[in-house]
Amino acid sequence: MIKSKTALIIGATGQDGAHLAQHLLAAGWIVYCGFRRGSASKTWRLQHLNILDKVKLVNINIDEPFNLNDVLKSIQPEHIYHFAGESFVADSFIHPVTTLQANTLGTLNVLEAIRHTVPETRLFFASSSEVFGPAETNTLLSEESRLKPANPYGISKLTAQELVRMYRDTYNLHASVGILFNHEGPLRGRNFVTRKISFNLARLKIDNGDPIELGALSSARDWGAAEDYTAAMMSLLEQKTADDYVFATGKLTTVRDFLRFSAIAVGFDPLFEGTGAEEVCVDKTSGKPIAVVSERYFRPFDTSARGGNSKKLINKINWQGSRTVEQIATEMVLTDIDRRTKGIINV
Ligand code: GDR
Repeated sequence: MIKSKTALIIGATGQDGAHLAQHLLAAGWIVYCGFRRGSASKTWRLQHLNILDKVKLVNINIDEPFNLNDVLKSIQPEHIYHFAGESFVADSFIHPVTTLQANTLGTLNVLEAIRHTVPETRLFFASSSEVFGPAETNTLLSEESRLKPANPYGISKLTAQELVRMYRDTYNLHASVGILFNHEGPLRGRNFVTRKISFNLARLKIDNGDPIELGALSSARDWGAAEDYTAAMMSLLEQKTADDYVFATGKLTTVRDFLRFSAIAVGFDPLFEGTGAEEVCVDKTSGKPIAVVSERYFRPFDTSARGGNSKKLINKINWQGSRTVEQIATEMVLTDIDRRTKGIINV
């Protein structure tokens, strides 16, 4: 009998951790889901995927080198996926120290723990498109593009991914970096704009109430599917050598269009009127307001729109996305309709 391999996901209560756990279980892996004390109540994503009883939960604190060493020594994972840290870009201006501590020093602790306890282990580190500098909207960003992050979050991720590269080069660790553009799905947290839209459209459709308050509707992002990106991460760790890869679709969509796709999917007939802070989206059929712009959600230093070029990833693992952004929007809002119909409104 072939022995099952063991994977450890650090930061497994988030969107990517849950999808990845599902992919790994389906492929026969023993999956340890590492979570920080205090986030045990956030297992709703694992529950949603019906895998909470199939994974092994383990308490991990990446701020604690000794704790990390102990966990790695006892689990001896073949693969480690590191997702732990701060993920909300806008908040990083308010909490720059926490952001760097969690994302940069936390990653350094993970690298040191691997080097000292399980140096044969393969690592995947989730970095971000926020590591790039400002770019022309029509240029797709690749692994070779200029790295000049414009917020504490991007700086924390860039420093962390450089540490991963250095440990790969210097200590010969099999450590890969995913430079991840936005990736979405029904397990997204509600502070991100796509899920804010899907959650509130379901609320409006079923319970009525006030329109959704959004920030800049003309902001655009390269939105892919979290389920696809996590599958690609798994394939990358099967490769002989480790490297850095951009994960992106190469297509930009505005927040306005994401809202439009989502609203149409639940039977609204969205019409956008006005401009800037005065813009509103109404349902043409009922006259009901769906969304309004609130300056409260404008970001003083918002990242400009830019798409990614995933050619290197595509060539390496023959990867392709399974869904268009319209399909992602539809899946998200229909899942939220289903949740609300069942009385689930707290996830
Ligand atoms: P982002 O994602 O900052 O790109 O980071 P987010 O969904 O928060 O914002 C995307 C764009 O939407 C605009 N926007 C709003 N955003 C939020 N959150 N709420 C609003 O009401 C709203 N209205 C408009 C924003 O201004 C922005 O332009 C995500 C995270 O997953 C990071 O962890 C990851 O590294 C990057 O993507 C790549």
